[in-house]
Formats: sequence, C-alpha cells, structure tokens
Amino acid sequence: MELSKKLETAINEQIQAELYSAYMYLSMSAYFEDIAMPGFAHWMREQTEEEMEHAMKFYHYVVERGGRVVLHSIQQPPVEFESVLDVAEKTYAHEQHVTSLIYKLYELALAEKDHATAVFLQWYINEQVEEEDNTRTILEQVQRMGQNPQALLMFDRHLGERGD
Ligand code: OFO
Repeated sequence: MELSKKLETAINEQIQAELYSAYMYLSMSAYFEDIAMPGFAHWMREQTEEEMEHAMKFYHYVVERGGRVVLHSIQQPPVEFESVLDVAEKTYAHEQHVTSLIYKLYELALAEKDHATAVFLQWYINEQVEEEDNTRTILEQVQRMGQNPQALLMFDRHLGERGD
C-alpha cells in the first residue's frame, strides 16, 4: 500500500517542523554561547541533533514507502531571548506544540487507514513524552533558581557535564 498523497504532504510538513525545531534550538544554543552559559549551549546543541534525527527518520520513512520527500523553506528562528527562564519556557511550550502536531498526524494516519504509519508514529508519541518530561524538568529547575546567578552557573556546569 502506497503512502496516500495526504499523508505524504503531512509528513513532509512534519519534516519541516522538525527541521525548524533544530534551527530554533541551534539559535538558542547561540544565545547561550553569547551570554557565557556553555552548559546550556551544550544542552541545546544536543536538542538540535535530536531534532535532526527526528527529521531524518521521517525522511527515510517517506522514501521507504515509495513517497516523495519535498523540503520546504524554514523560517528564521528567534535570535534574542530575555533570559535563561525565557528559553526554558519557550522550549517546553514548543515541545507541547510538537506533540499536538504528532497527534494530528497520528489521527490522519488512522483516518487514512494506514496502519503502518500509525505504528511508525508511535515511536514519536513516546519520544514526545520524553521530550516534554526533560524540558519540563529543566524549566521547573530554572524556575526554582529564580534569578540567582550562582545557582544558574552551577546548573550550567551540571548541564555541560552531561554526556553527548
Ligand atoms: Fe522532534 O521533538 Fe522536539 O521538537
């Protein structure tokens, strides 16, 4: 069974969304480099790599199903942020948004009776649980630190020491 046109289009849009996530996280990483928070920058580089993997997993899936990958343009991500807290809030909100996109895609796969795609998307559904959990945890930790620079610097060191 070939991938329906509707699903092909929707997955291509999701590839764009994943690449935008990578782009946005890389921009956040650059912001952290700029404010001398190398640990947070490292965390965001890791996020960037994960998003590239998410995009490529979809890419290979479209190819495997005999579809055509079409890459769309990626909008410019925000350059400036207010603070570490601002980035942490935006990251968590963004992951929640991505979860809603994955859910929509899953619902479309069910509506199209494409069970292979529904099964394939279950990996993303589980991955989003992890993504939301990680970003929510970091947000809560940053919220607890408030504007205490000492605590933020210690947390920055901790994030920098996490393995790649
Ligand atoms: Fe691809 O999960 Fe984050 O955005």
